[in-house]
Amino acid sequence: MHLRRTDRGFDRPTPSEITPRTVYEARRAWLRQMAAGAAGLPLAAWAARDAQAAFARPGKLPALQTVPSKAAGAGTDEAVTRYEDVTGYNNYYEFGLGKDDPARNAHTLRTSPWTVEIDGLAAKPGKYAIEDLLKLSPLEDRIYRLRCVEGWSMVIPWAGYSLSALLKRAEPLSSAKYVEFHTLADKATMPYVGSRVLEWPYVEGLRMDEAMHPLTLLAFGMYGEVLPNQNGAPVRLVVPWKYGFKSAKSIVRIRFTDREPRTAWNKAAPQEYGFYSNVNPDVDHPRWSQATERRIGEGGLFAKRRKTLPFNGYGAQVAQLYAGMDLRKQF
Ligand SMILES: Nc1nc2c(c(=O)[nH]1)N[C@H]1C(S)=C(S)[C@@H](COP(=O)(O)O)O[C@H]1N2
Ligand SMILES: [Mo]
Repeated sequence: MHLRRTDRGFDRPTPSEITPRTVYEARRAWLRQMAAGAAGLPLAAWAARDAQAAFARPGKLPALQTVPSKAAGAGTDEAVTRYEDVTGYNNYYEFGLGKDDPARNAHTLRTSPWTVEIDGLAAKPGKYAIEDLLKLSPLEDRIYRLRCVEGWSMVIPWAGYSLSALLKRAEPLSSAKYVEFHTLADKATMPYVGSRVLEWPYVEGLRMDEAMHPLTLLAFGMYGEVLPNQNGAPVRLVVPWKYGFKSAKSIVRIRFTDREPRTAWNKAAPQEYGFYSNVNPDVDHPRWSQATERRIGEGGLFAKRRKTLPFNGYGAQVAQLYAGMDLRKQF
């Protein structure tokens, strides 16, 4: 995310495109070593391991048992982004503003014990221990693109299930029109919580029909492993047709509401980050074009930028959710 220089004392973070190449390459080299055993193995090899240990041994990345997804749009022929890129180039502002800060700092995140509360306008609100949440529905393999508003994208094999499986259990009332997501804000373990760069906790939201859409994923893993902390362990959202910032990491609370949620980025810069935040090549960010993107891992600075697709390529599945809306005004 890019910030303006403000009178609040925060400088604009280094844009991804001009991260010093030497720093980035050095970082990649050691991540490659770290990930060597894990990322190279086929998913099946990981699936054979003990899934029970998933949350019992923090720090390790044992397998998650997954089934193929039947959801339309859950697969892709595009090349999967390298594991070390996906885990070494992140936005997770609670752990710093630089792309390599989360990988360096997020080891302090305590993902066990972890509880997700689901409340608000629902007949059956509740609290789920992460171990129970994990077992609520079979975990599916889904390969989604993730496109950041900053103009880069990745292709990531996630493990999770449709958020709708959880939402339905809570039996939302007919008055519930939106779903709000609250993420962990723990000053003791997250160095940037308390900074004035955003309002904490990081809050995101979806309209009810967006939240119930089968492609909206509650993700627990990626590359057949438990989510690394920097990617939002132990549970995060992935909304593949929206800019990455809608995909809240390390969720602790899900709330049904009748009002459009005020999201962290919308509060920070309402003229730049609207509630809907659908990937839209025709609606420029006020300070840069959204027509193209750089696929992370594709040949560095000289790689040809790709054309950004409407709804990040998921239009066939989701465009009808926005029929009749003016997406230039409701961006
Ligand atoms: N809690 C929290 N969730 C967050 C963010 C954040 O700063 N804090 N950044 C968002 C942004 S801007 C992006 S692009 C994605 C990045 O996800 P990734 O690091 O797994 O690629 O996470 C999103 N979820
Ligand atoms: Mo982002």
